[in-house]
Amino acid sequence: MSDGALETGRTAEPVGDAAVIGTAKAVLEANWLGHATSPSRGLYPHQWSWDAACIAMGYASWNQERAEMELRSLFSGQWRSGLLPHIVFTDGARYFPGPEFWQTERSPDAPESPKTSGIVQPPIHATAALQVYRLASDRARAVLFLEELLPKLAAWHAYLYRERARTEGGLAEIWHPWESGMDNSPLWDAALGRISFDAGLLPEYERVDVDVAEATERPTNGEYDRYVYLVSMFRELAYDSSEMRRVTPFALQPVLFNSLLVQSNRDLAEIARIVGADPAPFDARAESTALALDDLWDEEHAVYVDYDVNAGELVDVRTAAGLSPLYAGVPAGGRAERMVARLAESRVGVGDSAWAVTSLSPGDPGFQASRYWRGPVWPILNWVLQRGLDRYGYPTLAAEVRSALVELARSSGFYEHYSPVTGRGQGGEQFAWTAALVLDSLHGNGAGSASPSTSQAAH
Ligand code: 9WN
Repeated sequence: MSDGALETGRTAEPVGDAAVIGTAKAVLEANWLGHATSPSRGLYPHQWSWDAACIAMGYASWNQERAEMELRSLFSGQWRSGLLPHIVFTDGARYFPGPEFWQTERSPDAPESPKTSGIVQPPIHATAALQVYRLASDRARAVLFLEELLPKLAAWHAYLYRERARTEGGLAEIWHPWESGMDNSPLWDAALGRISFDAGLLPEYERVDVDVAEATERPTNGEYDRYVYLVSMFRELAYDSSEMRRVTPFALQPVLFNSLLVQSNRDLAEIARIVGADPAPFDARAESTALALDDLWDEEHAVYVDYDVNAGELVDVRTAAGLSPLYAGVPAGGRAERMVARLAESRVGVGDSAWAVTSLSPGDPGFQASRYWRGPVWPILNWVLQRGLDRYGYPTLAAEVRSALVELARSSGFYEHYSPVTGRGQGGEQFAWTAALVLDSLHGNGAGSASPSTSQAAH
């Protein structure tokens, strides 16, 4: 069924793009908390890091002020070390783990207010800030915004290279599956499986997510135990990065995280050029991380794979995240063409001519159509892919992926993820970054997608 078209529940009256745009904007409005946008009111009532960046891109073409507020709010939670937390909490909203579990006040680096988590998410923020500038109706104001954000973005990247890279300018690593943004992907199974802990000693906790969303569309309790174990270990260490790095049983260099970092470095260099600052350090990091990323190439399967630092080996799992180096202009020497030639293995048709990649290939024995990052179609992975396809000169394929995102939202609504078998929306509903990425896709989005050039490709 790898390339089989899934049924999208068409309505009697076809819904035009204008109506989709109107609904997408209404979804963002419904999630507006007064200072930032929650991913989905019931399931995720706070602000999430990489969601916020995507949401800012969704606001960028029609509400410059909101786009700026979104990023400004997120950075209000930035730590003195430069760490940009994966959640910035809103007072009183129900979610596990909340601020009382993270206890980030144990770290001298954490802000007193707002309360935040103590780990990170993929660095796509410089890309978002640049998109806000590019689509701004008031350019002069947008330049001021970039001037305000540049030192914060630079501190965020500096944190990643200082605390998360083992070699100068190399790959950044994550210490928790939540840091990947792809929480229960099979990419982490082997590493999580090696963690041994006494379940009786785990802090008591109660999941909230399964009250709000279908439990079968969420990670399992066994996975949550491991997530909680890692958080409790980090809080015991008062979130001291050097200690965390020394003892973490989970340390991976993910392809997606690093692809977004490479492009964010390129975009940070561009921001520096716009405001008259020095772009050279950001360009240099983009090139060195791109080179390191290129070493994660899996010749047999023509895709990139993550690296498990503790095991000292490449992860033997291939997902749609492995296509993300296209987005960052990394593959050269015919690799991009080989990756594109094999797309049929990980895609499903949507409607008549559109298609989307699944988070895990339908042919993979671990594929599960509803289980979160183990099979469903995720908008973010497809958004990253369409940018990569544009970059490497496949505009028709890129447009087909964008159409799939729009078609899924039109037919099924704005969900967290979609079944690759039926097209049904799954997980959280009224989902903000789904709406934002649909808005970005409908905007044409050519602005950020340069064609490959020798200066942008790794080689
Ligand atoms: C944990 C908010 C976030 C996304 C992640 C997605 C999910 C959280 C959760 O929701 O993660 O951070 O509770 O499951 O995996 O990518 O940013 O939408």
